Amino acid sequence: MLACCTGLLYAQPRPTATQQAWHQQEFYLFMHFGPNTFTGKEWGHGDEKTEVFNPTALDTEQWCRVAKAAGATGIIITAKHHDGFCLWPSAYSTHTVRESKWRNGKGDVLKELSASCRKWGLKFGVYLSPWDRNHPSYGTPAYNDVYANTLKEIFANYGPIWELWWDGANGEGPNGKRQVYDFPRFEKLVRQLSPNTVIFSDIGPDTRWVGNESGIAGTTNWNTLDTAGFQRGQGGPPTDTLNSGNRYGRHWIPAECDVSIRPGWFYHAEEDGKVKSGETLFQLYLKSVGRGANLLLNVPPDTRGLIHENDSAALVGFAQLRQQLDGKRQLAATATLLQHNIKKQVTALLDQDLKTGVQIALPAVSSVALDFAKPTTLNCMLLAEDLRQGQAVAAFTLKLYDDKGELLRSVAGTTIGQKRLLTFAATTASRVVLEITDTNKLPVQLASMQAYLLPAQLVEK
Ligand code: FUL
Repeated sequence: MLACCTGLLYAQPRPTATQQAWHQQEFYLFMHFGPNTFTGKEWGHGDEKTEVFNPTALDTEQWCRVAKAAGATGIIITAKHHDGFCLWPSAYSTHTVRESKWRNGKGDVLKELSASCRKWGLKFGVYLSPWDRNHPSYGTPAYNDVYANTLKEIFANYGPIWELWWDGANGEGPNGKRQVYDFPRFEKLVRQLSPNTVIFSDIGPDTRWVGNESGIAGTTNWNTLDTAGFQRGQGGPPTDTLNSGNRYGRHWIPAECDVSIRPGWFYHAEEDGKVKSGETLFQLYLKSVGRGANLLLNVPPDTRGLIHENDSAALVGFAQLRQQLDGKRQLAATATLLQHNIKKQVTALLDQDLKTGVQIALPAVSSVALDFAKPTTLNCMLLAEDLRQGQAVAAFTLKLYDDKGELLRSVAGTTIGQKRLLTFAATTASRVVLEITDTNKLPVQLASMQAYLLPAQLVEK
């Protein structure tokens, strides 16, 4: 009752057009690359000699080919990690590719990657660490000017930049001081330079950290978050809040799940045998994209400047497993909206367009049924909401019946959001009914309801 009353007073946040487009990107690659690739470190101190950065065969075309083969929609690169080394010849640093031996100081990773991404139709994103363990002005107000200038530089030279990634880590710089970042200034600047760039951080404004680095969103995952009183980094919302969002949260800030294909974020040869398998990645897909979040999978280039063979093999395996959820494989059924005595066919629920579907006005009295022409074995259901007017579903139950109307299995869930994948033990049923039992707002816009039979080893563990 309380939820209902709160809901009535609640101004439902909605995604901006940029966020709507972001939700469609679903799965993309993260690439950690820099001096750490060559020194074996995860957090460089910023005092590494620039000569260490010297990839022998760097090829951003190969990165993009692998990303495409994996079915990823973009690449976000560590243009600068905490060690301060810039993968482009920045005018605001003396710790860059220009000072390295790579291509006699004439190379520019951002230039090559942004061009390759454009060519391959991949989104191009940038991680630009605010924490800088090399820059002499770090820890003083002058560093905020440096960081702002750096933003201007990368947006001017390598844009369009689809997503800007603001990491929460903030340690000491070379002079032992911590920086007080002028994030309001940086945010305003990015909006001016590139209004359609998606800004990621613990508190958005456009997309949020999911609260862990294991690629797992909450089974309850609201796209809404309350940010008042919270800061980026150490003053961020509690990790469980980031994991589930806030029901009735004031801002639309959906979750992005970052995780590495290897134990570390950077390439280390000794981890070549520890690359996550296609099946493990599929499990992560169920727990990120299958819970309405986006998946940002880190695949770090090696010391050659190439994606290692083991990583690309795992990615291809992952892509093949995701074909199990290709719309063409959905189990043939008819979809019907059941409302009072009215029955209406809603074939739009069965197509791949997550924007057209059916409006459910009164959840308590209406439900949607999938009917199979003959008893059919399934172990997976895909549900989706059209989020353009906000996120509605707070609780639902899927009921699987046999041809005599006997209930065989109930699967309960909370939020649906952009996409919800539910797996369960294979069940031979004639009908699946979705009952929505709690909502934040009315009406619910259901965009998809599809049944699948996955190989048994793909069921969520
Ligand atoms: C963390 C960083 O400190 C790690 O090095 C890595 O970049 C990860 C994605 O974010 O906060």
